[in-house]
Amino acid sequence: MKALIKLLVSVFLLVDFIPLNAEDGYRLWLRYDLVSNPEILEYYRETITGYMISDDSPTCKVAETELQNALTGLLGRSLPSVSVAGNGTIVAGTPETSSLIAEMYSENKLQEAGDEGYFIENTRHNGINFIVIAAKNDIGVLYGVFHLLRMIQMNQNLDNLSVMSSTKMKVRILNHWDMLPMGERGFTGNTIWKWNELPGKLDPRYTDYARANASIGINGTVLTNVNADVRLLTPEYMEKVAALADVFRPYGVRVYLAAKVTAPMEIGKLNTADPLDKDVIAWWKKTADELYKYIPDFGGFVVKANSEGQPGPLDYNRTHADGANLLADAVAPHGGIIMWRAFVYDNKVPEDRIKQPFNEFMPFDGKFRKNVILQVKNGPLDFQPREPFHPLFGAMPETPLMPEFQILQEYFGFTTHLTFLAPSYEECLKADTYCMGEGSLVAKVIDGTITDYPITGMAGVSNIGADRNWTGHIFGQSNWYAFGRLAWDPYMSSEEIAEEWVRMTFTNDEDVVGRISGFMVESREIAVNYRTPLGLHHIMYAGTHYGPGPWFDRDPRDPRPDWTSVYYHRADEKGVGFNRSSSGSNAVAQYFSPVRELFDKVEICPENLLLWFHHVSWDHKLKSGRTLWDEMCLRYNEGVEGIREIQTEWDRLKPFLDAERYENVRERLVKQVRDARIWKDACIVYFQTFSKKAIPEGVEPPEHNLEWYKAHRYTDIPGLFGAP
Ligand code: BDP
Repeated sequence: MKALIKLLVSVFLLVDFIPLNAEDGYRLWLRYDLVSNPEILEYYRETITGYMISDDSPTCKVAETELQNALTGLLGRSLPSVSVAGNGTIVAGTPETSSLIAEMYSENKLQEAGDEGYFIENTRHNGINFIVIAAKNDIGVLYGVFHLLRMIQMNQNLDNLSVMSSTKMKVRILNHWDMLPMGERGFTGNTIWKWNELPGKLDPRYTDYARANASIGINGTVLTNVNADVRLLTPEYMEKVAALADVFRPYGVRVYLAAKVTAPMEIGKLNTADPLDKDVIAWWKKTADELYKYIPDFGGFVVKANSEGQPGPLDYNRTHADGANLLADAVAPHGGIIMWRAFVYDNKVPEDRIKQPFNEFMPFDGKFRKNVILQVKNGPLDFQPREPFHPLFGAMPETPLMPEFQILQEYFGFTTHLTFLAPSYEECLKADTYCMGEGSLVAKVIDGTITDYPITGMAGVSNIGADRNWTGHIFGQSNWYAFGRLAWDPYMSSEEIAEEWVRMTFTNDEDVVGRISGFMVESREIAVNYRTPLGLHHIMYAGTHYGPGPWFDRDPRDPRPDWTSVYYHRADEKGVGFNRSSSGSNAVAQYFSPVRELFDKVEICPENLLLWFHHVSWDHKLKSGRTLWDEMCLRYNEGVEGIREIQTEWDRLKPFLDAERYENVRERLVKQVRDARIWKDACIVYFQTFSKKAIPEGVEPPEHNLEWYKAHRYTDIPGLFGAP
């Protein structure tokens, strides 16, 4: 009888806690399902008996709700909120609101974790053992709660907790490239913001968006595209933006907007946008004052100026510093900042395009206001599958720089391809600029270790759209996750991040974790190989940026050579690649020594950047002993093989995965394998018209001829229809 009751109870428990939500990906990495290992579950049930969060600030309230919901799910029972701590209580708070924490932590001690950091420790106080989450401010309490929950989600032991987590990165921000109402060019599908419902109706997704961001430490968001829409600066939209800001505020997520330099003309009806004009100055000040009435903690503006047709101060013979400082002065009284983008290039300047940002900004080091930070893409061109790090990092010690990474997969197959991007972020962050000698990593430049910047930060171009699972591809979520984790701690490794994400998103089964995180970490190199091996770049189909288009040349009506593929690969009968060495455009000179020499000399240039910096003969011998042509073909082939292996592995993992998410990925992998093959074959048959060499052994022969690839159009890719 006893056994029967026991069985019934456990069945009841199970039934009770089978997730009500379908596995549609909505819950991201915050799934909070019952801990599946019975021993570990038992351990947590014994270790955690209740919680106490005595602060009732909005942020601590959401921390409490999160803790309560999560523990109910993970432990399969709802835990009491207690007013007196006993053994196994989680005590979370700040010294202002928790007398226990005030007794245990001095201000100095808490300051070690900084304004947003926290401690998580096992503490014995007055004979009682509890888990404490202590922070200087309530946002640290929320972050600490998410940290502890992550540990439980990952089934970690809580016996000897001594966590101190802090960040040097102040602005950890998403940039949505959303137009009203579409996401840019379909990279992420439709926008998540329902402008026509705001401010009256608030989609519950907005709260979950803020929760998810807070869980990885993201503390800011630019709601719309850098190609800015001036409507956002009208009272009608300010009210809508304010409604979103109200939802995000408890989660520590501040709202920022993209500003257009000509807004004073377009909305303000002035006849100039000259940054030194007094009416223009007054207009921005008035607009900023008004914005802050709606949103008292408004973060500031991001600006794309004099780039790709956007207006800017140069149109008025002023400098980027004049333009940025104008806006900086308008928001400074309210504590706002300006993120001025360094992604600029001009078709009228007859310079190698990748040299232009450095040339335009470096001379202005130290000329920007204290509340300006320059936002610099990870590489000097444009989020290519592989680029060298941007030479501005380290070159502007008097001007804060923040890297801009692309989370959305503009050049990585949109929402259709599986590519875990942490390795590409990591490659940039761990690149050694040598600006202060060896060890001057980009991460150390941007977090202020080397440069002592007054503002620090990291921006990520968001891949969040209106899809139920947020990012279209389930694995797109991992890039959002990775960005947040690296923005908090730019020294984390891709392996660590992948493992965390898999454990929280799928399972703690060791074997499965190893297999999924293993292929995630490889997936970026695979994507580089089937698209642009050995330093090739910008050979995608112009306009869509999805499929290959190495043949894309200048349309006689289009004056921009730097939007073509041939401008970048420069293939001819002798060889391929862009000579940026000292005998070519000399872009290498923008780097510090010895990076400059490393990139400059073909013999020592890293092979994965070879064709970025050099025009190399088809017969050039590589380290493998193979010729450039053979190696290029083999790398393309490896890329296709690599993605096929991921596909096979995914199929093998089916028994360990839920049907819905398995299928989301399976169906996309079929397309990815097909597209990888198209990339490989198209590029090989195209470059073969120059090399005139046979395709080496071991390379799968191309399926079609060049004309077929040129004529090919996709009809089944979200964001593209009947487009290349
Ligand atoms: C490029 C995109 C373009 C963006 C631009 C930018 O193709 O549409 O607006 O970057 O970063 O990658 O401003």
